[in-house]
Amino acid sequence: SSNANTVTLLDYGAGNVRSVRNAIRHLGVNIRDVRSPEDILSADRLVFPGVGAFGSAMDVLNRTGMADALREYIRRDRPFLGICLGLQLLFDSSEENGPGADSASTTVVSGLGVIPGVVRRFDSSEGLIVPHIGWNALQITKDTQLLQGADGHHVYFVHSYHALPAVQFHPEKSGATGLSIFEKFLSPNSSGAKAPAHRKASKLAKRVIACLDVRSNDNGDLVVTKGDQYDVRNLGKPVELASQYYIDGADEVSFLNITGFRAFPLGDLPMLEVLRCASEKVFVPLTVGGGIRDFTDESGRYYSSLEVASEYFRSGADKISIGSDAVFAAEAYLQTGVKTGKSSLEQISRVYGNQAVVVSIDPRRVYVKSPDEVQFRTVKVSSKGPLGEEYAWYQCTVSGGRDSRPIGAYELAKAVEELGAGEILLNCIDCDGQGGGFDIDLIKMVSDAVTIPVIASSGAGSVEHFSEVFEKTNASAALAAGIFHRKEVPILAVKEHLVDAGVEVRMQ
Ligand code: 1PR
Repeated sequence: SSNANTVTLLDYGAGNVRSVRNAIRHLGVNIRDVRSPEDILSADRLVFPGVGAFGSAMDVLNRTGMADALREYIRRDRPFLGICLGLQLLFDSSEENGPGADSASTTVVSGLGVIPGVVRRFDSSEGLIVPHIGWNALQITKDTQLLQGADGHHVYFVHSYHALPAVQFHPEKSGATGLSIFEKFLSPNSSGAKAPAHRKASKLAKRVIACLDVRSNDNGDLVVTKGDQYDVRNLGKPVELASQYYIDGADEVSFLNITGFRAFPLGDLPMLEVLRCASEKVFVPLTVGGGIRDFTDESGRYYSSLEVASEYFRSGADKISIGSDAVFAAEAYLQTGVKTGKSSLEQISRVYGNQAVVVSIDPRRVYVKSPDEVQFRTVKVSSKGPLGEEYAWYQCTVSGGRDSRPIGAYELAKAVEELGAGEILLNCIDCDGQGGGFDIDLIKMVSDAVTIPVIASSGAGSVEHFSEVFEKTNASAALAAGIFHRKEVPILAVKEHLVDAGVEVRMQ
């Protein structure tokens, strides 16, 4: 077992560990997979990645005898890196019940009991946005070799439950800082530590996200395309662009397969290949959306949306994004008041966690003279409509803006939050590709209404539009496509402007 260049990986089979595998390989270290409890005991160094839910992870560990082996390995004081859930499992118990559990229930599930204490859910009634998704600066209070040089650097967190010590964040998704921390665990004698950054009080950083709208061309290749109020034209190669955005400092990269609502996504092998290649080069979170729904193919075989999503996760996605299907699920829920548990949104978030499920909203502005004209939540608009209207509601659409639905963005956001969405990607068809700025009225209305993070999207044309959206709304992130594709505004310029405006962001 004593191959210095090999690390043992505990992949208990319930989630996406492709990001961790890619990061380890990127650092030139080989992976040995745990197949039996003995593999744990004979490990030189062990990484336990943080994916899945507490309850189901403990089930597997207990059933396979790995729980006892892990306790023994840690008792022997062997090198162990528990990432996120891999850390939380060391505690006595957790409030996270795992698949099938009602999030309101307070039953706790027993953990490995190595560290005394309970893993608790963040309380959104205290004004917190939950899940906690994004980049926080490390404040290192105790000297450890592992975190040396990382003080003050931003690393990527994604969790709804928290325990106190150690690597709650994801080094494999924390850019160069994360890779350098990982390297210190994998190869303890390596140098490569960075100079400590200046220490200052840190909040959750606002995220800048680069989005690639992709579609298949006539040869079946995926091309990046960018529209103007959802009319599209072509722009470049997805993997190349995604890795360039990572290098340029994007905090996340999103792929939206904008023709996904037409074709069956598992038939869409190029998209899976794009994800595999991109996730080898992009060490920040990757989101993929388009066409996630239940589907029956020509031969009559039925695929659940969960299978479709699982394939995306296996290929390297950290989050999936649901558009049209979430609108139908929300409409049904609002009509009946019943959560069936069967919608794609509910199924995927139950198995992969809320934090892995984004709902993408594609609304269009509808002006009205008075709020009484419609049953949907309206806003008093900052600039009046063509007939002098002072109010508007935002009507949701499906199929890439083709069909309008009888539900507003506000109502949809509230409903999908209850159904298990972990984040909202809030587009606006009126602003898409216009470069005139984000729809502040819409984004303020929705980000004030929910406790999950809201990503502002559509309309960014200059660096000032980013500071404006963060100053005037509760958005946690801002996404742009056109200005980054056309290289009109570099990502770094956006970040530097935000720093000048007093908005905390991750700088590399
Ligand atoms: O309904 O689950 O199959 O998902 C389809 C997904 O594809 C949705 O997320 C939907 O937003 C997206 N989509 C569908 N058709 C289009 C289109 O353009 N014809 N793109 C489309 C949506 C909006 C953003 C865009 C921002 C920022 N594009 O993704 O990137 O508006 O643009 P900007 O910075 O250039 O203004 P499903």
